[in-house]
Amino acid sequence: MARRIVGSAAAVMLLALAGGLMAAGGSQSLRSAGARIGILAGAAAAPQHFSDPNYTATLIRDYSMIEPENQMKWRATEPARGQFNFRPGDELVRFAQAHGMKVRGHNLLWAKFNPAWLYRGHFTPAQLREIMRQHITRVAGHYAGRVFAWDVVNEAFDREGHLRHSIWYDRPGIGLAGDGTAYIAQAFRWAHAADPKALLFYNDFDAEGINAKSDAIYAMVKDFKARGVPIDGVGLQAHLGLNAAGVSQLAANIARFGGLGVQVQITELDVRVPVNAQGQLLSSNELARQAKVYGRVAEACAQEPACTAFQTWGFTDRYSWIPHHTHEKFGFALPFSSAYKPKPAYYAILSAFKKAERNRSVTGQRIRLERERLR
Ligand code: 9MR
Repeated sequence: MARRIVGSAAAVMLLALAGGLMAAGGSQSLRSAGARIGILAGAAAAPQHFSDPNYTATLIRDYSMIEPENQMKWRATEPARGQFNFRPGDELVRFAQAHGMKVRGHNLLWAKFNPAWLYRGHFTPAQLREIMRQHITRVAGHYAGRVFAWDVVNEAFDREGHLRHSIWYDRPGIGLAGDGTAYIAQAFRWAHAADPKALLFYNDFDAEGINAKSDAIYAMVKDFKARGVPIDGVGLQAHLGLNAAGVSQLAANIARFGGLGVQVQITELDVRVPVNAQGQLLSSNELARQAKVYGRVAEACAQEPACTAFQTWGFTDRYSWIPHHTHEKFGFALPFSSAYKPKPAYYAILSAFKKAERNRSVTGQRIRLERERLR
């Protein structure tokens, strides 16, 4: 009798433990639910937080892919001309490898957040062309075989779908000013030469819906595919708010890129929520509204075979660019609380992935396409 009681108490404890694990992601993690439908579950991460055991435990449990939030950007990798620093990026790669995660590289070329030496150098187009070639070659070459996909060019179009002015395009540019997307094509060619196996992406924000910007990206991808410029995918950042108008067209937008033979990855999803002067939520209803947006993005990605990754920009409200960037007017943008508790947004993603699991034909198509691409 006594033994039976001990036995059943142990069973109850086991059940409770299993329940606790499930609640915290455990056997139902984003990572495993994503894997079952052929989607990588990703998060932007930063090695300076690796000393926080809650941070690493959450990453390892719930994510199959990480991307350095800042460590592979130009300012980090080439702080002085011709002098490369791969230490922080390497640390992130080592962490990913130790835990069976893929690494998305971000990014090889951007108009913003470059080192001062680049802006102040008064380089000629010929010099800039050589600086750009060397940078892409060195960085993509260093990470060859360890970074499976690169954002080769980041945020080159404005909201009207025109090319933004930039040091690479026309100020002064690498000698291709006025030649439309030629400088972008050049970046992709150099990246491909440095790492022929990496998947090469163009990445931008506010292009989730069908609008002037996503139309311009679509036209560029179509042109690149027709001319054999090596492009494999489009990254849709998805920095969203509670209204997130473009999300209703997200599935259709992903489908049209799929029709061009490229994949789409959700690369930087976060959903900002307004906060009061004390930095608190206006009401708990906001988190339910936020979860709806997360769920809709996850559903759109899961239902389209071209969508191969679902990544958020960070994962815990403890570390997010949103409060600082919005002068503390918004916050709470990510799927885990600052205490690493899964929020309604987390469960919305999980349930969208599980719902998609029932639709095996989409998963089958996605996996088959992915294999063909990697061949
Ligand atoms: O979150 C990033 C922040 O910490 C950096 O200060 C900033 C500049 O490098 O970049 C932020 O990340 C951006 C990403 O690289 C590109 N898309 C927009 C992201 C948010 O600004």
